[in-house]
Amino acid sequence: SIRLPHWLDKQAALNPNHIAIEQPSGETITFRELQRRSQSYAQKLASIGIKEGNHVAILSGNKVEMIVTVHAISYLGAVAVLLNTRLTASEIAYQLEDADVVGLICDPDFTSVAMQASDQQKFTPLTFLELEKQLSASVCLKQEINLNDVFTIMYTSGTTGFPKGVLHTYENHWWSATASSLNLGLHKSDKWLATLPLFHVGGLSIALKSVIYGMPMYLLPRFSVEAVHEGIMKRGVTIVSVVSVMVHQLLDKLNDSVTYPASFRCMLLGGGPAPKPLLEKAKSLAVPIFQTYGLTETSSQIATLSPKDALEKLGSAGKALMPAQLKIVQNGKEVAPGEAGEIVVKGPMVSNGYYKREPRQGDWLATGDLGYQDKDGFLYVLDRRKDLIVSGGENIYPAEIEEVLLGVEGVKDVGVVGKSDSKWGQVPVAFIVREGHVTEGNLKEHCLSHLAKYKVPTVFYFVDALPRNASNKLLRYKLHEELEKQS
Ligand code: S0N
Ligand code: AMP
Ligand code: MG
Ligand code: MG
Ligand code: MG
Repeated sequence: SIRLPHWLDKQAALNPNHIAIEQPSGETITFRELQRRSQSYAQKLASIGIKEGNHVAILSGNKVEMIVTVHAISYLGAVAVLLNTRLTASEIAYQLEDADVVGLICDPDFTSVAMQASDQQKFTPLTFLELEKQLSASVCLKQEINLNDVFTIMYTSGTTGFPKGVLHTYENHWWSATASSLNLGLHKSDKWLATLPLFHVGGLSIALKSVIYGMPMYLLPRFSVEAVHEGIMKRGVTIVSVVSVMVHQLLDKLNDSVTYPASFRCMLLGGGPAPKPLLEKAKSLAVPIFQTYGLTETSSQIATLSPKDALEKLGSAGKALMPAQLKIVQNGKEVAPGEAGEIVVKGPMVSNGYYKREPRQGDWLATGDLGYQDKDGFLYVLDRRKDLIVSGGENIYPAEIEEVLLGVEGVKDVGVVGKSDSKWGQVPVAFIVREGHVTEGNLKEHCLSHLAKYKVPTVFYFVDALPRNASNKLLRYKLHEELEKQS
């Protein structure tokens, strides 16, 4: 297996005084400083008993301390489990249990949910400050990265509704960063804005690119349209990663007299479908949008439209990046250009599988998404993987919500589907069959205590029966037809 010098040590040696992280306050951190703080955190993690191979969870908003913790975990050869801050304590508890987590480091903003979620665990969560107050153990820190080792775990739901931990190796992240730069190029002046949450791979990949490229990242604590706009207009940001709902808001701030500086070269748009009118509006405002296709399982982008094709192939997610492969398959066979089928991908950025689940057979990952390639080989994504609802870049699986709703006394049957929404793209709505006294209020309340808010159905339709076939399978398309009739 291939070993590299630890990438943060290497960057700190090559460019000690270059800026690694810049914040809106103007505060900056150099690579040497990032290395020093990460190594210090590693020694403190070691003193609370964290060892090589251990799974350590992080629950945090976009903060420097979060990035420091991620690197600290790698200096110990441990694995970072990145938790979504929008989840409820019960959803987080499931991930802590499933991932065999032995420690949890949190942002003070999330202490209460962290405490609740780890109630049944042997450890007590520590905030960044509490970690900083620990003693420093004199342990050997990793000087090399073994590319085969797992570095991060991120949960994504399977179609059964049970979230599974995607395993990312150093190799996956390395190739993701490399493949991105082989397509977008790497400019001396690059500064990549991170407003996507770092607990998803689209956000984390920016922090890793910063270290691998020796490039400053511009870190926002959360999404704010003003802060992103300001970053692009006045702070020298050259690239930003976004989801559609962010683009809508950003474009509203532009007009004939307000345009982005020419140095701003890429708005990387991923995480879900991009509406054609939005892309057209961006084109008319000369905003350099590059559509990308990727999954948590592909460690971020696997296909991206390149700058030279951006105008001609509007609506396409481009071609598989060097050195990835992509094909469209139907009934086990690759189809001809123009024909739709399942998107199947392969490449060194593709995860080998999920924690504690059966490994995938073969190198090709069947994404479940539907698409086609045009005669020039450009990918067009037609539909999401089965039943998946994407709301503002967050994934929602109907089965997970249906299970929660079936737990409400008096609910006999449930069907959840996505309804199109002008702001979020899609939102979940529920069809409910009652067998007792159940109100919309009961249902909402129960959902809010079990599910992240973005998963809570925005409408509950009470019906007499759900459309099911002879083998009792829910016919979701009939629910979609029902919704269309109503709008
Ligand atoms: C869009 C975001 C920023 C919205 O959050 P915001 O504005 O901060 O909302 P809050 O102030 O927290 O809450 C206000 C109300 O809105 C509700 N809400 C928040 N988010 C959602 C949502 N997604 N859907 C529905 N409702 C939402 C709150 O509940 C609150 O409600 P009320 O007022 O009733 O209390 C935020 O959602 C966000 O950050 N979304 C993006 C998440 C993300 O990162 N998705 C991508 C995941 N996929 C990947 O990482 C793989 C693809 C990838 O790598 C990639 C993706 C994009 C670009 C590039 C790449 C790449 O390949 O590099
Ligand atoms: P996640 O693992 O949360 O990043 O979700 C990945 C899913 O988002 C994919 O399986 C697709 O269903 C959807 N998705 C990602 N990129 C695109 C795109 N360019 N167009 C349409 N859907 C997309
Ligand atoms: Mg356990
Ligand atoms: Mg907000
Ligand atoms: Mg997801």
